[in-house]
Amino acid sequence: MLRLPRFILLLAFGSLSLAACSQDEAPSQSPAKIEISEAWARETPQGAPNAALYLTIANEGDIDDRLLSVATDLAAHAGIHSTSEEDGMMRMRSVEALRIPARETISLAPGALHIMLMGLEKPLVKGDEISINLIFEESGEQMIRIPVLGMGERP
Ligand SMILES: [Cu+2]
Repeated sequence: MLRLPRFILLLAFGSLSLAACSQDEAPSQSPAKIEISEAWARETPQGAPNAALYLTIANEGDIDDRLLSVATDLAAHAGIHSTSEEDGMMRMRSVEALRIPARETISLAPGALHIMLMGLEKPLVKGDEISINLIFEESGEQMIRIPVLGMGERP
């Protein structure tokens, strides 16, 4: 009498894991597919240590992706920043990894999320085109070209 409940439990468990398996094998999900658009930067004054880059990241796949890091030889460091207002002051914070949910679009724009170049090798000059590499967890590395706009300009 004591063994019966355990046997039933095992049976139930076995069919549960079978169900999970067949769901995993469903071929309906497309992988994360990242499209970058509307990338731009603003020229920097001579001697300015940092620059902000803006762009739109769309995930056209069915699986979430994450922007893990930014690689460039334009500056000593590059990273993702968020901006928020605290006690009337705009503050930037480092974002460890930026989630790009499936079928969603994330905009990096002035006063909000941006990519920050810290320790610029040389100023960004209006009319130049710079390039950086974005490294995504699911979809890998993507090189993007970014036009440099003039002071006060927006695309
Ligand atoms: Cu910043």
